[in-house]
Amino acid sequence: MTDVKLPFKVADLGLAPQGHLKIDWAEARMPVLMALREEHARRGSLKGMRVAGCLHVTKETAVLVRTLVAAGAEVAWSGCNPLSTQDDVAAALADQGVPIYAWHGMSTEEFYWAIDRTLDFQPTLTLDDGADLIFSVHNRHPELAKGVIGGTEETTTGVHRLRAMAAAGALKYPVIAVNDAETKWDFDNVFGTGQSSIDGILRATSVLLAGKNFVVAGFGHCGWGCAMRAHGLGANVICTEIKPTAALKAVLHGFRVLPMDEAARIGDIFITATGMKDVIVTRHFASMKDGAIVCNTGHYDCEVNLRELAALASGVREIRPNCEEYTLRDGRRIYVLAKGRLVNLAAAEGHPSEVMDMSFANQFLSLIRLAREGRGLAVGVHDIPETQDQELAGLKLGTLGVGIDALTPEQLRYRDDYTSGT
Ligand code: 9W4
Repeated sequence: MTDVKLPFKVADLGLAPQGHLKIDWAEARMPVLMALREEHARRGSLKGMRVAGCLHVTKETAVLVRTLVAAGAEVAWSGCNPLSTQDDVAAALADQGVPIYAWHGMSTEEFYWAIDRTLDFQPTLTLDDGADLIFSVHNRHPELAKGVIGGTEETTTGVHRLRAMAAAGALKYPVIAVNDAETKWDFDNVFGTGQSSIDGILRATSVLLAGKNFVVAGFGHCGWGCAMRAHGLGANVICTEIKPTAALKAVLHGFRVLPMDEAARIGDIFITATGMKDVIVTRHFASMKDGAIVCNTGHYDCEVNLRELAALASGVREIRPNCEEYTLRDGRRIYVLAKGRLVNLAAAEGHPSEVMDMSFANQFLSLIRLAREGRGLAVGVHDIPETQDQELAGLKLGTLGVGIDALTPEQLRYRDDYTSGT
């Protein structure tokens, strides 16, 4: 790569009109972020801030970028995963003057080149999904760290690594763990993954879910979301688990719980959401019904062992986009969606904009907090205050037209009274 400074680098600027349409569509579904945009544009809350972001280039991210710009920040952007970059959205951001360096399928070398271009303008705030930007500042450009007031991190994995870095005394500026906000992970995992995984299955197959045996491996938040939504469409949901408390929750939610060895024989559709490898392996494929559909919505693509399936198969063909038909030697057919990768991202569009609204409102408020508190925040990983969760949930309820009650002064006194018994 050359080191000539480019104002942006995207796949094709001609895709900008299509990107603008996508972003406008998302904006209309992200009312909390839009309300915050209006308020902080008026106040100029991010004036003088230079924000470098390394986050999936999607229509929802673009709404966040537009919001940062409206609040007065200068912004430079790169994607945090070469496969998640939507080229039309990247083009639209470049078209509106954002220095963005992102295109679908970029190489690892290009990925770091893009991050470095966003660091050229010496950010005062960093925004991460996976911590690659923060790591780049610390490991490859340590001289920039003193100019950074703070950063935010979007994901579980990133937060985990940053906590380890802070514990080792290696972190040089404060970071806010956006992931750990209740209005982020609870809603992403249950409602975002729940709906988008079903969406991916339907886009890839167009099968009727009603009356089907729908097997969900893992009853964590994502598994719960998938089970609930499949049930809502009339499927007979069967859950598999290894953890007694999680299995018990599934039972009390009214789902059937079976070991995978038994579920494999009767399932029509299988989705894995465990975070563990080898959840579906040879002996399961060997007992599946002809026509069984298998997919994954867990973070890693090793939950369904496709190497073992391929070893049983006499042929494989792509029968529809994101749907491969494996024909086994005994003639049975098994359909694998999105090559065992996250079906909600590869075959659908990830979390709906309404869900990302809350995650990105948390991102936005965290950057404003960093800008406001400046150097006052201690170096380390900080949680989002509970009050921010309540504020955002309250705003979201308002946009949905839902009113709730508040405790009266008398009730507050009753709640806090420790002198008389209950
Ligand atoms: N997207 C992603 C990753 C891999 C991938 C078909 C096989 C995560 C969070 C948000 O990781 C993300 N591999 C693909 S497509 C694809 C997409 N393929 C294509 O062949 C490989 C990702 C956050 N998010 C939402 O969920 C909604 N808006 C958001 O910003 C986005 C993307």
